[in-house]
Amino acid sequence: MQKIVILTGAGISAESGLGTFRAEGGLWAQHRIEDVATPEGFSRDPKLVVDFYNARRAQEAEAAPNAGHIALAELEEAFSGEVVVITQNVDDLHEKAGSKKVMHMHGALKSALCAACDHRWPAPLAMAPGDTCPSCQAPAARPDIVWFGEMPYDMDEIFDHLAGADVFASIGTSGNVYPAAGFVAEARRSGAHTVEFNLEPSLVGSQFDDIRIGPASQTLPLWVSELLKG
Ligand code: BV8
Repeated sequence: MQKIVILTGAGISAESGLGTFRAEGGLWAQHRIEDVATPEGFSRDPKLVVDFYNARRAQEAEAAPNAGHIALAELEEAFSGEVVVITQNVDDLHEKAGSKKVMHMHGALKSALCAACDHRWPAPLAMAPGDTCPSCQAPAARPDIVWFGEMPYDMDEIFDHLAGADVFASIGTSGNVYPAAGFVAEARRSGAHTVEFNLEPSLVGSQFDDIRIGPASQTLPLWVSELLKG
């Protein structure tokens, strides 16, 4: 076993106090996806969208990684082979836990993007509609987040990692959103052993060889100690 590829979703950050999307009272219960997570919504009402991500950035600043994030960072540190974390999450809790190889396929709250010249820079805690780009001076700043209908980041590199995976683990994701929900099928195609971590089987749960039910802060430290015991 030389390569472990890990996909994470909102469930791994739930125990750090960051609401998931589909849970009772979750993010999508309070906001319509169309309004806050689509390019159309942004052009329709940029203030609503910028305020939505300012609120999440403020939450992120208060949040700390939990034992689930920490277990993955320890695995990366101790494992003789390669560990890659592909996250759908826009929070920085994997990095705060010490993970080095983290790919934010849906963007990051910590980053701002110029819609005119594609320049990226560290996002201020509170962005404002029409903020100017420090590179081209256009008033075209937006949260560096992949919205619905937009192409996720680093897809070619992600498919390369999936093609080379010996183990594919999916943690705290409901399997509703594509292309992420299709990764297990990709990993299976390249012969990887696949394992899901969730409170309940996800929409693609039947595609996994193994499933570990329970809070990630409890199931992940157990799994990592098993792997490292080898
Ligand atoms: C694209 C950033 C072209 C914003 C996000 C195929 C079929 C159907 C539809 C499509 C399709 N292909 C494309 C689509 C359209 C669309 C899509 O999937 N729509 C869905 C709604 C049907 N996809 C897109 O538009 C994507 N772009 O396809 O471009 C393309 C085509 C081909 C190849 C490449 C590109 C872009 C999607 C990205 C949108 N942006 N996030 C933001 O964060 O505000 S998506 C956002 O929602 C998250 O990033 C995440 O991806 C998703 C939320 O899902 P989860 O993270 O899984 O969270 P959820 O709340 O649903 O579930 C939490 C889970 O955790 C639960 O299962 C729960 O039981 C579990 N849990 C809770 N607590 C714990 C726990 N588990 C363990 N421990 C706990 N303590």
